[in-house]
Amino acid sequence: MTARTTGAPAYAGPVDLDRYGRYDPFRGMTDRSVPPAYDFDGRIGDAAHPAEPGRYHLYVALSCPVAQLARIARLLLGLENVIGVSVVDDDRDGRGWAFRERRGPDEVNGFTLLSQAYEASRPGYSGHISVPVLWDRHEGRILSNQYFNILRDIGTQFGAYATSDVQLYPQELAGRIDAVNTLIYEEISLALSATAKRHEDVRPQVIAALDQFDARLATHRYLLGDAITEADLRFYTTLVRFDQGGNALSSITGRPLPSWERLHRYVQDLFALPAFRETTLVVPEWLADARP
Ligand SMILES: N[C@@H](CCC(=O)N[C@@H](CS)C(=O)NCC(=O)O)C(=O)O
Repeated sequence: MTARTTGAPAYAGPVDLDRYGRYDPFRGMTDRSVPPAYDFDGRIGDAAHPAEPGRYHLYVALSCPVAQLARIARLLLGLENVIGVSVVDDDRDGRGWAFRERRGPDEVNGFTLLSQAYEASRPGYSGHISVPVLWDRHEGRILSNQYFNILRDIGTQFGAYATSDVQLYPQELAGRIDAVNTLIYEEISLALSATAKRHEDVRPQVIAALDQFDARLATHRYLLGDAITEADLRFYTTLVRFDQGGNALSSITGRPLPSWERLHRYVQDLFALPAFRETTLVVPEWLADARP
């Protein structure tokens, strides 16, 4: 069990690129051609890790789309008093994610660098210092740094404590949610990522996927029907950044996202909910007028 900190909050010093260099996203990897390992793969809900209020804590960055998934799920289910959150600073140097005044301290462990959470969990750790991290306060170590499992477990294991009846991954829709998640990831997210091929090569695939999703929303409000599921969280976090990152200046699609009328309305609809709105760091212009 890690001791709670007392006294003044502890912070890392300012970002210092001269002293620490840039963060290396290939940290600890000998072969840079293989996908990086995020190998803390514990699950809430197994015998040793029951869902309990106050036991699990999230470390997140506000800019990180996959950390936003966990933050949306936590708020949608009303688990603010059940799962805690600490927010790392927006900027990094070679030391990786750090706690600074801008986003506040780590009130659970008093870490100043997120690398301390990794080191405490696996002494000598030299791999990625990534968010989101799901910390187990009971065992004093990281349970998971795999965003898809963190999202799934928040969505499925805390029913007894949730203050809303949102069901992010109902059994009867599991197969269809998995299929839509794969479609979002493979046809859109991967194409928009920095490792994507040339824009011309991915353009038809991204446009076809967006057309397909736009058509799907003609008959129901959310991707799988009339209730929000995990797939909507994954689609929202992709679309809300769509014109900021990979598709800046419509470089991939040739047209901005709001030109897909139903997709535009869909993102506005979700943004009207506090769980989506309050976790969105950079609000695109075409969404700003959807604020309540
Ligand atoms: N595959 C990771 C993805 C997490 C990720 O890429 N997080 C980014 C921020 S959005 C990060 O912290 N990257 C640092 C690194 O990977 O070294 C997961 O399963 O959660």
